[in-house]
Amino acid sequence: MTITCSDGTDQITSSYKVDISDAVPVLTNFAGTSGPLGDLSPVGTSVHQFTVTDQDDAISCSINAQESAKFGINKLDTATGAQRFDGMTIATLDYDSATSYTITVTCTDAINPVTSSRTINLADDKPVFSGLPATLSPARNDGFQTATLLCTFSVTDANDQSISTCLIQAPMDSFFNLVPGTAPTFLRSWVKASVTLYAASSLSS
Ligand SMILES: [Ca+2]
Ligand SMILES: [Ca+2]
Ligand SMILES: [Ca+2]
Repeated sequence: MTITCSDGTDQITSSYKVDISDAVPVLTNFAGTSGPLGDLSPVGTSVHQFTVTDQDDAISCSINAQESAKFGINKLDTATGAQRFDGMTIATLDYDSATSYTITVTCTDAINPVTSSRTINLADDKPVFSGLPATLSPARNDGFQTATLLCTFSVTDANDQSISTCLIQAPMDSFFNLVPGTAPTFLRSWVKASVTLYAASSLSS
């Protein structure tokens, strides 16, 4: 700017410069740890919400290259000032492949980037039974048995390779056994041949 002063006769001028630097956005609540997050959580599950503040610029955020295949950022506000973001999953997860991810977010007002990191811990979700009734119906006759299929059931877990360890606990394993079915996750419960069942007490396998 140029400043002019005068004593009524003589006029003098001088100029000086005021540098204006852009205020850096402030990312306050991203660092830390989230989870454990079940590895069967659906795509789009929110992991962490955070806020970036810039008084006059709209902020955009991105996640570092490798982890951006699994996690994304959705902007909840479009305004300037305190702007909220939601970090979420954008792909399926599997505890057997990775037990945690450390994601680094970069947020910028298009001039000054700021970064912060957060660790997302995963947990393996349990498999689930289906088709296994609480009580076999109709009841089996007691006495000497021939090998007989009792029921077919399945144990499924969307991202585990196979359910390899189903067993009937002792002492009922002397009366009953499990046989894998056609698919790796399908199992059949049988009463064993040549065993004798007694009606005095119901057996549970
Ligand atoms: Ca700014
Ligand atoms: Ca898993
Ligand atoms: Ca699992």
